[in-house]
Amino acid sequence: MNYENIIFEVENGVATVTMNRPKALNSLNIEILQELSHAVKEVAANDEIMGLVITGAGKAFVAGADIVQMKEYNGEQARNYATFGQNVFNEIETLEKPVIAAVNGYALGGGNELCMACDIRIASEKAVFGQPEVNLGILPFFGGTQRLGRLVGAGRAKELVFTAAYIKADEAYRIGLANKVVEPDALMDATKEMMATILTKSPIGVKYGKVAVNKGLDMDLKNALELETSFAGLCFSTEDQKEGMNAFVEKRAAEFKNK
Ligand code: CO8
Repeated sequence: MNYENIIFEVENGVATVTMNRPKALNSLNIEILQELSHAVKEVAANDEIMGLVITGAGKAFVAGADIVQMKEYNGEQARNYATFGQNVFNEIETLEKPVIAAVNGYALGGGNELCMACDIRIASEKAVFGQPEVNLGILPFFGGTQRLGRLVGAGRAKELVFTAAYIKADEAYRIGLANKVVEPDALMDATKEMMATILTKSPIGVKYGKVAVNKGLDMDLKNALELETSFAGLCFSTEDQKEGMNAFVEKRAAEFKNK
């Protein structure tokens, strides 16, 4: 696919998607969401790509859904758009590879919802987070009403959704929305460094860890623990489990093969 609204690059087994409509602050129209979805599928299908980074060009990560495109929508079009955006973000959340959002600037509305669908958020000191939808007569509906509460708790989620407050990176870090805050110039290096650390680990352990955390959040504890147990059994049937434990005993670094 020829991408026009995103930049898709692969380096050292890590794909980077740069949301690239800087004149509209990378806001999410249908075209950019379609391209993002295509890129995520490309990452899923390519065994050489082990992780994904999502960031934004210019001063925004993503400043929300494209208000110009959606302002004349009727209820049915809005529902279709919400479902479409939610499906794209679900593709990111269920990608069986680690996904890090490098939040370079505004992450508002659908932009905050996009970064919350990623596994980890590293924020530039210039990042600004918020769910300003109530300013527009709507509620967050690319998953924000659900993922925000799961990340920061219902009380803080409601405060952000009800007040439309914009919060800076340090506050996002304080409430658990951002995993880490770094100087703007250090954002991509810090992101790559964290991804590189993850990629030295067992891909199977990372994959099952991601699925177990994500699915477990939607299950009761008993069933979630059973899911965890079943993944433990699966791990012990892999070469990587043997390699990891043998390497520990032999006091050497493990060489994982994702098998
Ligand atoms: N949609 C469309 N265009 C946008 C958006 C947006 N979300 N955000 C910014 N732009 C455009 C501006 O219109 C402007 O265009 P132009 O130069 O043609 O006038 C350009 O980007 C630059 O923006 P500003 O001049 O406003 O830049 P500032 O630095 O002055 O301000 C802000 C930056 C504070 C980020 C400001 O642009 C802003 O408030 N943007 C809107 C933020 C917002 O409300 N986002 C939430 C959108 S709703 C949403 O995401 C809901 C998700 C679920 C949707 C489901 C739909 C059915």
